Amino acid sequence: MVSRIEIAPGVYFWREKFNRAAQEKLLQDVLALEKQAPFYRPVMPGNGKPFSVEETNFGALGWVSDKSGYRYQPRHPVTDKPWPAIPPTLTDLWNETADGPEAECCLVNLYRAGARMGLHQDKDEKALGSPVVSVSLGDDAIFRIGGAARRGPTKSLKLATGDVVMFGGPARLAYHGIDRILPGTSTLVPGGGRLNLTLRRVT
Ligand code: MD6
Ligand code: FE
Repeated sequence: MVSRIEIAPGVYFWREKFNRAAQEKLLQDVLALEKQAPFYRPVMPGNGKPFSVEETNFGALGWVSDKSGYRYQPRHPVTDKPWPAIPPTLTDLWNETADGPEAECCLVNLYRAGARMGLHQDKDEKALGSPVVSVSLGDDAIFRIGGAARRGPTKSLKLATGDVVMFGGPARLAYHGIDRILPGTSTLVPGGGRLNLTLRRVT
């Protein structure tokens, strides 16, 4: 049993909550589901600039971004097929950490070398009373967390494979992002890089 640390009010962290064997199992689940819902590269609303990360989703609703904006939708934007179900390892994690209604979305981010994610809030969900829970697999990442104001002070945290982060309560709308990936720090992901799996309640 890994104990949780509260990094800031409402921001919880579990170091290596998933051990190597559990990481490998989860990775196999993700790679199998990825055959049904392949990674694609979203673009920014407005300017259509491609993301540096590739994404897919599992669950009833997937988070997508295109020229018209950010939204949740029940189908993959490229294949037009429903997203595959969230794997049991992740619904178990959600049920253990987030109390409240079941998760509806698992957004999967794939970071190859050089990919990053700008400072953002997760605010496209109507269920802002439910937390967001995320699992990291593969290479280490430098995660930056601030407060609910974009310009406030931030803290940096290294996220390693198997780590879990939860944002809830006073931190549900905290700004956060990935400054960079440290390539070659893990052998888990074939071809190198990092996967992040983020669970949310949407409705
Ligand atoms: C990432 N994570 O770790 C991006 N959002 O690649 C997130 O954007 C995130 O880790 C909300 C809650 C936890 C997270
Ligand atoms: Fe986020």
